[in-house]
Amino acid sequence: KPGWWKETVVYQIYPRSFRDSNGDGVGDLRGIIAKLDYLQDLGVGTVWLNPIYASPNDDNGYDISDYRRIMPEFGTMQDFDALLNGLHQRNIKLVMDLVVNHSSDEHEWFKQARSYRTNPYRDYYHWWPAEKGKPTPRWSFFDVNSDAWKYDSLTNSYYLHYFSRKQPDLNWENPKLRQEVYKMMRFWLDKGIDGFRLDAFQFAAKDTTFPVLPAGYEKNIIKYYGHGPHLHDYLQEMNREVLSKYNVMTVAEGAGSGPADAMLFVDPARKELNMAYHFEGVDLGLGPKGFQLAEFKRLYTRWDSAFAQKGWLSIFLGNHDQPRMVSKFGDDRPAFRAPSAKLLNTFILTMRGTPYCYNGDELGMSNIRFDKIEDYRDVATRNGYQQVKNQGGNLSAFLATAKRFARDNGRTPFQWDTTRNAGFTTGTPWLKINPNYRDVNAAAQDQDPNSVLNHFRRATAVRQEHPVLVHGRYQLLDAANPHIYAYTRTEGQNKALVVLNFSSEPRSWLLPAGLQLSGAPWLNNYPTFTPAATLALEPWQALVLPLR
Ligand code: TEU
Ligand code: CA
Repeated sequence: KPGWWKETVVYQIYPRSFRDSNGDGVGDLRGIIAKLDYLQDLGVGTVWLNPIYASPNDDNGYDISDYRRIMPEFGTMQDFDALLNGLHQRNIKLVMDLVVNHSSDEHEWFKQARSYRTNPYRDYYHWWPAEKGKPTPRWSFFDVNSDAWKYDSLTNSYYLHYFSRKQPDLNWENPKLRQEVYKMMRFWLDKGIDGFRLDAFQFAAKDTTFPVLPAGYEKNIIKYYGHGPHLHDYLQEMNREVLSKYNVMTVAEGAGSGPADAMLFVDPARKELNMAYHFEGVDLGLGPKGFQLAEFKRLYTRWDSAFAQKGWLSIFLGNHDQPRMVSKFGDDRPAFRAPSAKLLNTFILTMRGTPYCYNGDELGMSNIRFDKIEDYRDVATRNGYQQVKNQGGNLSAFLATAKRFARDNGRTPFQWDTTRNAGFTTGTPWLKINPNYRDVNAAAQDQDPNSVLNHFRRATAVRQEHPVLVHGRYQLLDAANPHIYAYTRTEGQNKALVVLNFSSEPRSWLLPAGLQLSGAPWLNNYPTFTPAATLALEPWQALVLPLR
């Protein structure tokens, strides 16, 4: 069915941390296969897998050394085929990560490219010959020195890497590179996968004259580092040559600097991608003021109205690059962890746009909050720490920030049950397991009708039953209220009201004039509900109510 990607619920699996089948401490494809029934019971329609390709794992698979092979730690191509088959048998689609802003420095292309200047693969990457002097400065997200140019003595040149030095950027201006990528995409699509998530693609198109950047450029890094003049030509070419031949979904990670930029990726008339995700929502929690609900509401409302007529968004509050959503947007203290996690899942599953649910968030998994740098595995955190150390900076301030925001907070192994290592592995887990697994785990929540997990299952079912929650017009109510996020969804005669108490205190909320409740709640994260002109809301109560 064309447009199926609007109605699906995407569940993101971080394979390294999902389930280890062979005791080496690393999650793998057989581990996912063992949990297919769990996925089916979640009621999700699509699984998005973080990269599972061959990789030296400098950045956990985002540094790919062979795009057509499975990372041996994760399994074999046979395992992959079995996984794809098992998902399809359960009517679940599979979306893969497409990481083509950069490859690994151990990819054959890069090995060739760096070997001598006239090598046919040289132009697959960006080089700056040292006889031209130092390259114009470019900053790297992950490098210890923050320098995106790495000197390579073999050819007396620098190569560009926006991410780690083991992730050299590919040169999209080279049509040969583009054709190689398209061929590789066809390889996976012909196996029957159902789409791609385009990693960091906005950075793929660069101004390759590498001009000196104006002062203050850091405030708009996407514009100056990515979003090059040919970005949309590449996407239209990719669509024409590959995507248009398959009934698949595509989503861009990052979409420029605001709704107008994002629309360029997903306006159906332009024939590029289906949807994009912006980071404004998840970045909000990072500001000095922390999380402000009124701003959060304004932001989501602004994005919704920009896409009211055409285009499509994705809705998410967590992923493998973020701390846990319940720790950032909810309240992960024991008394409020479950209700606030349920509320956040209710939000994701009742907004207009395709919901992306990150594995573990259906249980309300929370930040681990490491004390020591040795506990971290993420290249971003480790190199960031090393840099502060080299500069004689404030290491305890760095660690305090990492505790709240480091990516490893969202990457700790999945908590299956109360057995050793939370049932994730019989060996030593690659990253420490959150000790709260004794209370927070799938097995216990499966048995408890009031668990976060069972609320999540009800929420996916409700979205499935009520298309108004997928397609209906969104309208914000009571915009200025600093504690309550309330909105309606309307499609023809069908109308629903969503009321979310984003606070750890009871609140009352006056139903706006003209709204008439009609029957029992579709969703409620507390056992009781009394219809009244003024609703009495428990801490973090989340209600989805049918309206007349
Ligand atoms: O993330 C891209 C990424 O890091 C952006 O979020 C970037 O930091 C942001 O746009 C800056 O404003 C993807 C993956 O999700 C991540 O795990 C990888 O580490 C990264 O690409 C490199 O492949
Ligand atoms: Ca394993």
